[in-house]
Amino acid sequence: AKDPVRVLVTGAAGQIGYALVPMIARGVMLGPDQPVILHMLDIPPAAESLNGVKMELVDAAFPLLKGVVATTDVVEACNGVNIAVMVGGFPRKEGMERKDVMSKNVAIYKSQASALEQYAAKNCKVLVVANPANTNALILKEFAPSIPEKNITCLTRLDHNRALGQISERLNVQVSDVKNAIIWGNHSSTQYPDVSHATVKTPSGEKPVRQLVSDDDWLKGEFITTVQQRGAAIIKARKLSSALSAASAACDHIHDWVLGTPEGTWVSMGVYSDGSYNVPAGLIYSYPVTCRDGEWTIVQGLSIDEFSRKKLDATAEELAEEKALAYSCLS
Ligand code: NAX
Repeated sequence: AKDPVRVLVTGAAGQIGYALVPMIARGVMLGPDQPVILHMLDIPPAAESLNGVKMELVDAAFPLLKGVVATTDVVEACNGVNIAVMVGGFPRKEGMERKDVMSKNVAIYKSQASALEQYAAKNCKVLVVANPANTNALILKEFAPSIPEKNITCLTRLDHNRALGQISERLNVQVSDVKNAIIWGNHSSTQYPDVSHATVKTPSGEKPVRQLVSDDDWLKGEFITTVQQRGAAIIKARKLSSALSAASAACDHIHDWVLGTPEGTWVSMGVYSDGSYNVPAGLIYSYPVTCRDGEWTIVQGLSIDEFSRKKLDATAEELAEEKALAYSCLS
C-alpha cells in the first residue's frame, strides 16, 4: 500500500472547503489508491464550524482517509504537508477599497508562506485558490524562497473548465470530447479564454472549434464574456459564489499536475512566468501547460493573432498593477 499523502486545505470551514475535503478524501484529487491525511486550517472564529467538518469526515468513514488534523494553528496545519491548497483569505466586503483587501491578503499569504517554508515537506506543491489568486500566489512565492518556484501555482482551471462547458453546450457535444481551451492571464474579468487551438473529437476525427462554431462573432464576443463573468452569474443565481465547481477544478488541477495530462491534451494553470509568449517574467500568469512526472511545462509555439495579443497583454498589465499594489502593501 502507498504511504499517505498529507494535504493541507486552508479556509477549510468555508464553502469551497466543505465541497473540497470530501472529494480529496474520496480519492478524486490523487486517485482511488492513494491514502490521504487531511490538514484543515481556519481562523479562530470558524474553529467550531471546522470541528463540525472534522466530525462529518469521521462519520463519512472514507476508506482512503487515514487521519484528520483540524486546527487554527498555522504551524500545526503546515507540518509535513506534501500538497497545500490555499482557499482561505480575506473576502472583499462592500465599500472596501481594493488596496485594503489586497493588504489583508498580502499579510495572510506572507505569514502562511513562512509557515510552509519552515514546516511543509521540501517538495510541497502549492495551489492558491483564494482571490486575488495570482497575486496571493506571487506573495507566497516571495516569502517561501526554499520551495521551488515551479511548485507554486494558482487556480484558473475553473475558468478553463467553464470554457470547455460553454463550447460543449453550444455545439451540443460531450464536454469530454472538447479539449485544449486556454485561459491566459489573471483569474479575474481580464482573463482571456481562448479557443483558437481547441478541438472537438468527432466521428470523423478531431476538428478545430473554430471550424465547428461558424459564428466568429460569438467566439470573439459572448463566449469570452460568458466565461469571464461566470462567477458573477453564479453569485446572482445562488446568492453564494461558486463552490462545487471550484472544488472540482482544484482537484483537477492537482490531479493532472501530479498524475500527468493525457497525451495531446493541455490544461490551464497559473504559473510563474518565464517570459513565454512575451508575457513579462515574474508574474503568476495562466498558461496552457502539459504535466508529466509531477512537473508542468508551458506549451510552446502556439500562434497568437493580433486579437489574442491584445488580450494577453491587457491581462498581463492588470497583473503587473496588482503586483505593484501588493508590494506597496509590504512596505
Ligand atoms: P468562504 O468565505 O466561504 O470561506 C473562506 C474561509 O477562509 C472561511 O472559513 C474563513 O474563516 C477562512 N479564512 C479567512 N482567513 C483565513 C486565514 N488567514 N487562514 C485560514 N483560513 C482563513 O469563501 P469560499 O467561497 O470558500 O471562497 C474561498 C476563496 O476562493 C475566496 O477568496 C474566493 O474569492 C476564491 N475563489 C476562487 C476561485 C478561483 O477559481 N481561483 C473560484 C471560486 C472562489 O470565488
